[in-house]
Amino acid sequence: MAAGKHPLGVRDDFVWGASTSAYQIEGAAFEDGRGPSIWDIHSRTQGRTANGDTGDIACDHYHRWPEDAALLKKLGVGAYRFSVSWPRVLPRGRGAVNDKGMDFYDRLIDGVLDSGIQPWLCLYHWDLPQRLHELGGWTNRDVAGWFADYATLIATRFGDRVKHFATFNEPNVCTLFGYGMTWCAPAAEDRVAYLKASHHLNLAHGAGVDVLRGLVKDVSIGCIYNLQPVHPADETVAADHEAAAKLDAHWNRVYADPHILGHYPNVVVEDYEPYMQAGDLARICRPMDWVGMNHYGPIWTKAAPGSQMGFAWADVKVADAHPEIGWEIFPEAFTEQLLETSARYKLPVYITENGCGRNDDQEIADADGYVDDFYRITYLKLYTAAMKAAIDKGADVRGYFIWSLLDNFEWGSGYGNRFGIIRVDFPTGKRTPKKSFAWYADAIKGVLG
Ligand code: LGS
Repeated sequence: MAAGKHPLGVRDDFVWGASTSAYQIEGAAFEDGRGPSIWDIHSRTQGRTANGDTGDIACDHYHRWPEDAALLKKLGVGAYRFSVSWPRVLPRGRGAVNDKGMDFYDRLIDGVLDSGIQPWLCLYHWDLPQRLHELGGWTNRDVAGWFADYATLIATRFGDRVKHFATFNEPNVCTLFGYGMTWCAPAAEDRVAYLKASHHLNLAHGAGVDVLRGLVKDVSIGCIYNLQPVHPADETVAADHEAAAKLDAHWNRVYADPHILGHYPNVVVEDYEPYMQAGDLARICRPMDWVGMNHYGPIWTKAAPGSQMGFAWADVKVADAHPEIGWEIFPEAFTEQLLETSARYKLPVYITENGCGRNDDQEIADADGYVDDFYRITYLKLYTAAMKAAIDKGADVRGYFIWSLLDNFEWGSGYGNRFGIIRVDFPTGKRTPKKSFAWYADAIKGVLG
């Protein structure tokens, strides 16, 4: 491993980046032939998002992307991670291609490359075409073929310029929250639907890897997992331990284990048997080049016998909130998770998301729109130091992508929670880099103020 000169101990070829996703930033939800996604429907459903917020306009990145590409260049990142909106390019999910949608990603990719930045393209960040949902969505085994066809379209058109692809962003969140619970679209709240959805997503992943490998020269393929330690809410309650063991498997291993190691975790394997066909694990486990890890903090869980999944989130205060941040934060858990992920999967690890969210009413902009987000800088200092600790102990960490470039549509929290290092004034769309933007630009250069 090349020893770097950067004070965080990263390799010379370490990738510094910023992440976004299509539904959270693009807007233009009904323009130029884009079809509806499950999130257009979910966000319009009473009570699903704060204030009934939707991604209809979001950051209006669809129109303002040149400004965003210029900001990425100013930031000094080497890579930009974004996702393609499946219903923008295939409005009905399969069949007729929407040329205007494809043209948008053409312009974006060229613009990012012109700024000297590598595009990292994620195929799926939760916005399934509504038309496919009406055909059963992730619960229909055919979805693996639909996804492979979509991957073929993207690889064929953009694979000459894009070399880094992720199949999925956080398969656990979109299936567990979307099918097992109600926090994400399509809010099915049905255990069987969840088990089918997660297995079919895994099949789609394997099919997608094969497509990308076959069509893109010099391709580098990964999948992006949300990995966090899971703890029982009450150490003294056996049912909470059982709940934690189940959630830990579903959250942290039901996707990466079959993708990379070729099997489901023991604790859940029986749950999946009814939905498996001969040869499925071989279809799912296809060679990958890297593991993407999104990390924010540990999870506490408790038994919930009446619920579909049998577990529920618990709000446990094990430490005082960090005075500057207002959250309890656990950078040590980040170090541990990086070490475990690197050792378990034996692939290069890219931190594909890490960052600090702040409620809108606590993130105060001055008259010019500038935010002195010292708390976000504190968070980033602690978490990048935790990354260094993992690297020093031998974790093979190859990159760090901040979440997020822009304040955006934060799913169920709507516009009420801001993660950006650039302030976006909704709805005018005005962008103003925050103090953390300057901090991150310096950190990339090795200046850790
Ligand atoms: O915007 C999402 C970010 C923000 O926070 C992104 O689309 C997702 O991929 C990802 O799940 N994201 C995310 N996750 C965890 C948020 C937890 C924040 C609180 C942590 C307390 C320690």
